[in-house]
Amino acid sequence: IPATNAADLPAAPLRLRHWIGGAWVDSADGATSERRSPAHGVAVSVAAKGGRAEAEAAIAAARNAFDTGAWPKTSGKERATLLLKVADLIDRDRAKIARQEVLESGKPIAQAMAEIEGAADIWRYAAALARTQSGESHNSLGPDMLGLVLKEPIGVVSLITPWNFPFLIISQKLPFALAAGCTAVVKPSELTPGTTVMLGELLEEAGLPQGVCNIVLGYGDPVGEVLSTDARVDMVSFTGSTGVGKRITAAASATLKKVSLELGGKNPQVIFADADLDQAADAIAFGVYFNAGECCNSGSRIIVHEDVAAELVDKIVALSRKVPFGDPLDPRTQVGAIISPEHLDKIDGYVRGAVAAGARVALGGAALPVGGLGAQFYQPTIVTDVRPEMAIAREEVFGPVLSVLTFRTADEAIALANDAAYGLSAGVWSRDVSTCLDFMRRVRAGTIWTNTWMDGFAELPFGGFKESGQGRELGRYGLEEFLEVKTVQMRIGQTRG
Ligand code: TXE
Repeated sequence: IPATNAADLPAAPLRLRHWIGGAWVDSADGATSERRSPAHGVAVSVAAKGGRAEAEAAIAAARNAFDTGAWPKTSGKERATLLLKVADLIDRDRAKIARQEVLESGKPIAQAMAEIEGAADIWRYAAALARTQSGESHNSLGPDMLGLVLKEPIGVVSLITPWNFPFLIISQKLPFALAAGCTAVVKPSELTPGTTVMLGELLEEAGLPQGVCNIVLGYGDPVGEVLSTDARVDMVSFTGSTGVGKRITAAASATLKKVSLELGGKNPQVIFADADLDQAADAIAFGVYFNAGECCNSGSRIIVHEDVAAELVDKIVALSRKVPFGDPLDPRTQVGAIISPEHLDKIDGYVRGAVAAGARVALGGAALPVGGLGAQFYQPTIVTDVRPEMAIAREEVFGPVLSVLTFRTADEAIALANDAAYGLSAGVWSRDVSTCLDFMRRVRAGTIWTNTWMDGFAELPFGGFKESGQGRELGRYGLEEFLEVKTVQMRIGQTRG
């Protein structure tokens, strides 16, 4: 796909400020950081670069809004009304938001549009949940005793998000926190701050009271660290790398904050010999190239029965050759640019390392300059003859790279599927329902896909086993994460004596 005409690229970068206590402000020291489009190389945003002072001011505003403000006291109906309004505003501005997401991340515009529309749907789902909060009553504790179990907002929450789905991931956290009655400080990735700021503007337009949501722009050090350590924060919800997830957990432990984590994955898909190979090849190609593989749910590790391995790989190679690849602003593009040159090198390093260890590249395997757009692209890549001990089979590559392993027996396949530090998602392809059920029960992962891959529903919880994280987003669980339980014991009738 050829390059967009330079005249269609932004003439000037978007100026982004922090949102603290209802005011849009620059950093006290005037520091900024510039983001260039990974696909086009032009400046697309210049963001205020926050320090300790901005992070602390935002926490103070959120604490004040929680302790004295009206938000935790609003009814579910009032919260739902606001969240629905935000969803409508997201729909209204979806083309503008999607374009900024493309410019900062390099993802294809069609996928960005789907992401923003999916996010609006999540805001609507969270609005419905805001009206369902209820606890328990216990009426059999004795003649003069009544017990109540109440759910209350946990308090001030820090929401720290990555660059791969900036708008979707904040929408998996913030509307649930607001539906619960919490107040928030949001820190988007320094690489993709633009659409989170746009969301803040929509929250302001929808009438969210000042200080209920605050946005601080900047890096993990110091902003993310302050948001994870400050005693005035009650909970941290983080999506990103497993390494940073561990750091946040350690930082938060000093004040025993609740920590909810959605981290990496090394998601296996097992293809049995009786599977519909055309259907599987189609879904595998989509699952590994979607968002250029920069996706925690990337189906990057296939484990295929040796009798059908060659046939399946041929089918995936044929499909991969046809994947429209290149300028992410073109609506036909399905694989766009890689987030940064450093990340491109990391992806390439995994492929080189696998080849050096004896694997074979069946397709792609190198960075690729796309007509006039520089070299921040990586070819759709298929690596075969991968052995379980290779880094490419164990670590998150986060690029458009598929690793192919083979198996002989079901036990061997399930052992290979479980042979990872991660446990985010896993898939099984077979026409035999018993084979699928056996897989579902024995594989340790937060989501099991059966004859499908990468569907997502606001109604269904999402999160990981093992080093893929803790806690859940979406579904009813997504609201529960932000609620605290209070037990009330009431003596009723005459007091003793
Ligand atoms: O993530 P980081 P990076 C994986 C993927 C990728 C790797 C590195 O494998 O290649 O992580 O990506 C903030 N305290 N995923 O380096 O650093 C940071 O500013 C508090 C999987 O970009 O984890 C950003 O806002 N916060 C993943 C956020 O953490 C800190 C999505 C994520 O950045 C911090 C992205 C600190 N000490 C990458 N240091 C997924 N689960 O989908 C950084 N941050």
